[in-house]
Amino acid sequence: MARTTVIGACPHDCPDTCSILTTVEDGKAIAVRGNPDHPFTRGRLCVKVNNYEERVYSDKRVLHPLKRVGPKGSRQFQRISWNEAIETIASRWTSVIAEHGAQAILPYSYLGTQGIINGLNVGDPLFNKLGATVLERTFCDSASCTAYMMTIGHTPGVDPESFVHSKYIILWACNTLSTNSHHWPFIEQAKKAGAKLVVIDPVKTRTARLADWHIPIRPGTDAALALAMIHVIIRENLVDRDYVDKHTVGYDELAERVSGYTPEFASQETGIPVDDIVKLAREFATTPPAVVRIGVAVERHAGGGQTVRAIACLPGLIGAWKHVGGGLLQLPIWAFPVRWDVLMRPDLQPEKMRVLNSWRLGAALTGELGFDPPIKALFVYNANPMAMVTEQGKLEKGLEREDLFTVVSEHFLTDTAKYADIVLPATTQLEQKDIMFSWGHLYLSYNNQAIEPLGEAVSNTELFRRLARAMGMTDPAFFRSDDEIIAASLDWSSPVLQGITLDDVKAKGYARLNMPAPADWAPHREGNFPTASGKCEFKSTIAGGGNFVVPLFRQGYNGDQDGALVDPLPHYIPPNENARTAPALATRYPLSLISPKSHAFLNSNYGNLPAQTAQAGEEQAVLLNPHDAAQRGIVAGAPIRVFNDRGSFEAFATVSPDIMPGVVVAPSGYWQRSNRKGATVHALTPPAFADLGRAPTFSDILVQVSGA
Ligand SMILES: Nc1nc2c(c(=O)[nH]1)N[C@H]1C(S)=C(S)[C@@H](COP(=O)(O)OP(=O)(O)OC[C@H]3O[C@@H](n4cnc5c(=O)[nH]c(N)nc54)[C@H](O)[C@@H]3O)O[C@H]1N2
Ligand SMILES: Nc1nc2c(c(=O)[nH]1)N[C@H]1C(S)=C(S)[C@@H](COP(=O)(O)OP(=O)(O)OC[C@H]3O[C@@H](n4cnc5c(=O)[nH]c(N)nc54)[C@H](O)[C@@H]3O)O[C@H]1N2
Ligand SMILES: [Mo]
Repeated sequence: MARTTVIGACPHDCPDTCSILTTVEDGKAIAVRGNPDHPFTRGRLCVKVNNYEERVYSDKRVLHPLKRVGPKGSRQFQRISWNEAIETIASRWTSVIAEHGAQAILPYSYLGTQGIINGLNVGDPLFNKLGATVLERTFCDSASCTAYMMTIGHTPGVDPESFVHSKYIILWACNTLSTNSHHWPFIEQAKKAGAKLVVIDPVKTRTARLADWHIPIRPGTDAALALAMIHVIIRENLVDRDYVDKHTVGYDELAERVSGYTPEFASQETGIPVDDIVKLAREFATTPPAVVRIGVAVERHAGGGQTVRAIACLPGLIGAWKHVGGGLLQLPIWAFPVRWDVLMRPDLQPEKMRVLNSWRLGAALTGELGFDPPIKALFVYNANPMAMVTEQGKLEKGLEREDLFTVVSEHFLTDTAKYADIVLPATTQLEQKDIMFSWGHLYLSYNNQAIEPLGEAVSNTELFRRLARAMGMTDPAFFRSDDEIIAASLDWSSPVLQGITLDDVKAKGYARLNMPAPADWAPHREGNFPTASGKCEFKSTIAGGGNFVVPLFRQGYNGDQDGALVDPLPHYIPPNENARTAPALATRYPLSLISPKSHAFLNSNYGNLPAQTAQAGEEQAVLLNPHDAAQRGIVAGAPIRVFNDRGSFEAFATVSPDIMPGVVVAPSGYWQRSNRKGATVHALTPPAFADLGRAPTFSDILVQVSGA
């Protein structure tokens, strides 16, 4: 019996990017475990991935190309050969191009796998060359990233490992124990050394339960809190004048701007008592090193971008950056010298591209956007929009269109894949090789292939080589091997890769970027912010350029940015939908609905697998405060209907004081099969964008709940 251990890396869209050891026996993966040597993984995998081999060998896997033989959405498919699948796609695309032009083809993808070669950009070169419609992929953190760029630039920020030195830690809209769980030991160590942990969240999450201070906040009002903190810090002379003078711009204007954002004002908006707001500001300003870890959820509201602007100003104001373990942590992805241009090949694009934002898929497919030419061919990979994207009702109608040719590359017959004309089998991480960045730590990882692909599954890189060949491409760029793409995907001359070779990363599975050690690294002790001014910009010097989406999300298309003017100073944009801003709507729909991440799912991954659904609960639950439940005569476990003017879905009630009154929570990632009537939370969500970066506002909604 041949038994080996293969070093790989978790493929998921998660900050932790764990180093994984797979035990392989006679060509079969029999177990996975966290690499004990990896300083961030520390030998532990999460509930999602610790039985990854069961995902790989699941009897629900799609292992052969399939073609639809029943009505769209009926899940009736028949096995076909790869040849037939690829030939069908090529001939349909060719006729769509001849009749409507290449823009009638829409690729739709995100980070089903986060691998650098199989992930975000794997299809871009081909679709760019064809001149297909460009997907602007602002699924996640795009408002936050725009705001962050405007304020402190593309810096990795505080090393997550430096948190052990922090004395005041604010987890702002971040459920660390569920969504970034390998960061927790660093926070725990800081706590043991006396740090105070504050969690700002409408829900008393697992993480909030372990905090020293949980501050419940009305969804979408965080900017009011952050601006009031700035107000208090200035009013009470807690500003680090020396740091502000040397390393920031726009202090006087900021001071003037926040004069109206009093704790009293913020209290009315957020529901947080005035004294607590004052106390939070004082403690944050006077307990160095103080650090904020900002989650993604904070951006999913009308003013999500300006919220991050305001929060990102806080550490500069008090000179938190002078200390190891002081400052802000958002996404340290900016540390990785990825050659996005090599991966996405914007140079292959025709002069003018048509662009569709990822959140408008339903409206694009139904024709509501008035696209000319209309979308005639949809190619989905690394994404599951029926589960994760707004306007589900429209999306369903669009996917049912008989004249739409839909191809989905997947592991499973997801809620999206079931509408496909052709389904293509994709490999899992154990069956493919890749190199990985992280957006939660500073280690480059390598995923060695552990086993041969199951059935006829192919990696995304191989899929696009096959498609390029069938579409008559001849440029060798489309036919590079995985090893060639890996070698070209990073700027190996970058100082952060000095002393690191690809062979080392392959052998060890990971390498820390060549950056100062977390024990003595304060990245902006001397300012050096990668902004236009080199300073922390309270007043943005690039706001005049208008609202923008950072290139990472833009596939390098050469269309115009949204020219909408942006106020250069942070400010409060209240939610589109809450009792204060939409009182008439709130009389009919008085509850704010948020749909944060499920502990046991990774977005919609694992929503169909037994171990994780057993952990999460087989059926979609919706959590309500006891007061809101009682008002409606709803008891724990009762079937309920959640609805607004856009749609409805059904679920089971969980009643808990952990949810603040006026807020209901539908943990995300459930498939239609787990919802009583098929529809899921996105049946209720709007297509509106947040103020910056064309981020979604799916958590900025009012609903009503009743017994079902
Ligand atoms: N277990 C698990 N882990 C994951 C994922 C997953 O699906 N499951 N997904 C991964 C991905 S793609 C991402 S982007 C990250 C996201 O990581 P997080 O940002 O941590 O995830 P969320 O659960 O969306 O939101 C975090 C918390 O914000 C709270 N929240 C919601 N609205 C507001 C608000 O307006 N203000 C404040 N202050 N808090 C609010 C929610 O109640 C929630 O507890 O997680 C990654 N990790
Ligand atoms: N209500 C609600 N909506 C949300 C969110 C939320 O918290 N609540 N979160 C938002 C955020 S932060 C994000 S990041 C997005 C995520 O949106 P998506 O990225 O669309 O979500 P996933 O569920 O991760 O879907 C990825 C799909 O890719 C497939 N896949 C995995 N690996 C591979 C591979 O190697 N090849 C191929 N071809 N396919 C593969 C998986 O099986 C899975 O079905 O959703 C957003 N939407
Ligand atoms: Mo995300």
